[in-house]
Amino acid sequence: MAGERTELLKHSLTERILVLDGAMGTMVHRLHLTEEDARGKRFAKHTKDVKNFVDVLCLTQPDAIREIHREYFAAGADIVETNTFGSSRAGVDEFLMSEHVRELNLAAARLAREAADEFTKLTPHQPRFVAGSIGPTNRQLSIAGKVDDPGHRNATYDEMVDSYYEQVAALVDGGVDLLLPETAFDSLVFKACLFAIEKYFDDHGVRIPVLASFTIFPGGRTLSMQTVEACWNSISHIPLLGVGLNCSLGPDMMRAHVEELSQIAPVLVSCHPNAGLPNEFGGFDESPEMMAKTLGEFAANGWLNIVGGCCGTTPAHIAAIGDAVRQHKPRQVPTIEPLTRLSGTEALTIRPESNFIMIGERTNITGSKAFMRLIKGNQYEQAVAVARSQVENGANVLDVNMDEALIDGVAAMTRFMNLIAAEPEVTRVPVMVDSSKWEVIEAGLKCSQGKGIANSISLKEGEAKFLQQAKLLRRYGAAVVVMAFDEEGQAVTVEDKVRICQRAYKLLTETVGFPATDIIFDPNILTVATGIEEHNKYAINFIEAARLIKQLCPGAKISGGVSNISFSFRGNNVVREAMHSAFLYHAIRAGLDMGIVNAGQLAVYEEIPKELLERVEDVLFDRRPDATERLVQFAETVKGQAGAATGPDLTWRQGTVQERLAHALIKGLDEFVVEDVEEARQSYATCLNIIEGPLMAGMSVVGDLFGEGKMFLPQVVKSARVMKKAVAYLLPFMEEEKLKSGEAHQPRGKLLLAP
Ligand code: THG
Repeated sequence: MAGERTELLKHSLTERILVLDGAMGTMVHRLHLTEEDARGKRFAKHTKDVKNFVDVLCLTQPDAIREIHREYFAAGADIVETNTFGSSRAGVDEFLMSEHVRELNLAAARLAREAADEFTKLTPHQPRFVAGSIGPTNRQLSIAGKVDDPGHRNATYDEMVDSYYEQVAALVDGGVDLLLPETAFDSLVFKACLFAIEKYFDDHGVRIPVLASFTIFPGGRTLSMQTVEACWNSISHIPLLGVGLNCSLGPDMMRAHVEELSQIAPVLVSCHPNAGLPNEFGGFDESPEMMAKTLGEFAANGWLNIVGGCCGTTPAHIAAIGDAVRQHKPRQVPTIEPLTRLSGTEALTIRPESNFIMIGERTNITGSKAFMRLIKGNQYEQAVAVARSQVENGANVLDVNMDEALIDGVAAMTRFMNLIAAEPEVTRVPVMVDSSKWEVIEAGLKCSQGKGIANSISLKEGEAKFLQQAKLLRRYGAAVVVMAFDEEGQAVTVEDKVRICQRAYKLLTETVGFPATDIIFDPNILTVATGIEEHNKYAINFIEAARLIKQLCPGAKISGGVSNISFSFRGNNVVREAMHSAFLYHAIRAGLDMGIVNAGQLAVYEEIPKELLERVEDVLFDRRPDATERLVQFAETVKGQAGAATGPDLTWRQGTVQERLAHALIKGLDEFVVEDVEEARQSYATCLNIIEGPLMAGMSVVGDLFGEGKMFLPQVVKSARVMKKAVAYLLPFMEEEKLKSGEAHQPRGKLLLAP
């Protein structure tokens, strides 16, 4: 039966745009029911008023609810929604109805079913369907429940999963044709709901179509700040019938966002807006004709497969909308290029032409003594500042690791993740949850509304465990780092690295159904120059393995912990930074897509002194037997000197003013730039000569280095900032020059500056 109706629904959707019903609340409002009516005999003695709980009417005024469904079907709706928007445990809580969840959903499903079956008989050419409505409740998992504690939440992920699971079970048992989680405004609650649905399907060996609809606010973001694309990336792991936008701003203001969703989602698209923006009385003013006109345009543009109404809409709206879309063909589902698509509050797409993705390493308790001190000292505010500075320094993803013997990793991960979710500048980027403990990885993912990365799983404990964890990660909607590790241990040779990654690739793509683009292999960046001969080929092995894995596992990405390579030179940042930069330069060419790095501390490959670079590359490529010894010797000479991390090295201040300006631009150092530009002003005839001379010369070097892959985008942005500062200083003088010369200077060209 259920299977037949699923087929019928899917078939109808290939033929036409299906019409959903309109608001339930608006229709109930018209009945002017009293508190007594709402309670009926059943809840006459209930200790809490229920008039504002529309869903209870399925039990106390069933005829009224069935009649509303009938009115919508009579108006031409193909699908009506059950009156269950608030009928989950978390939703009924405020009305003290927890023990009635199942009954509420069963009754609601039955009423809608009866109306649907009646109308299907009347109009066999137009089968009618029932969607189980699942609302967001007043719980939030991405937004603080208390103003004075940004880490506080009024529910947990697990509570929301349990709450939704119970509702889903009753709706499916009640015979709905599809599930409709809707009006989602917090993507983590949304993900918990979809997690519950997948779990229910899996536990019971059933599956019915799911349409997932969320709501956006002015500015085109969810309440939890996600863009439409970021939100889509967060839920795209679920095999959905469709995705949609509802409630919200009224159809006009949704236009650009419906268009965007229709272009990025390779599933059906729905839209059921409010009848305009709420007016001053909380009502909705948009007439059936106005709404139908706009939604008709959406349909004509080929953006829609399912359309209907939300708050303030009535059968008259639905009839008009139905008339407006009937003549238009349903949207053709687009084919979407398979790419790695992650998100924080913004989407991060990794394209073949993307720059190297930097994963900030400093929010790692074992990777930073400073961060460890902050977490152990419960100084979370400063710990969040570490995250912020990683992102400011160009991290595209944030690695978070709380693995420390004396710390409750689950608690620390949860607290930190909840706190960074409240920081707009940090939570923009996806999170890589880094732990060797499975429960800590789960804890991190349960706090992440975006599409993040689990770091990591491996075949260390065999296939069964690997498959089980991978399957769960998929349900959480995370991409995954797979370490080149198997039952025999860590892969060191090229052959082992490639063999293990290929084996994992096959299991993930064929057995678990992981998209290849969500798999990130880490073929182990191991420490070189240790003095142990067997370690001499570690860098080459990684680079060679990366090249082969990219060829043999199409779609998968390669990552690694870059700072591991230089552990032998702990404390010597000059040498370490040179090693990281040189290693990256070659590994990226071989296919390294991303790496865990100290985002503020990458040397510019071209700026590495030649002698140091030669010795570093001798080590990395195992070019001579005494390579390590010679690098150690060199390291002695620069010991205690500053790398970017420890403090400024000011020897460059001894160069000519042209050299100093070039250095400041290439290194992105703004401290002395005004001083140097002023000095140049004393010797150059005009300010424009300075801009077109030494400043442009410096920027052109930056451009070349970027083009050759020897500088990264964040470094270029820093250079642009220095340039901007120099030009800003010169501008008033240029105005003066203009006045003095009495005529407008003929500019030779325009200078365009990025941020
Ligand atoms: N692969 C994957 N995940 C990983 C690693 C990997 N996660 C952890 C680690 N390796 C990557 N992160 C770091 C972070 C910091 C350092 C190295 C790797 C580091 N820290 C300084 C040190 O130890 O000398 C700390 C100095 C300080 O205290 O400030 O080098 O390979 N998938």
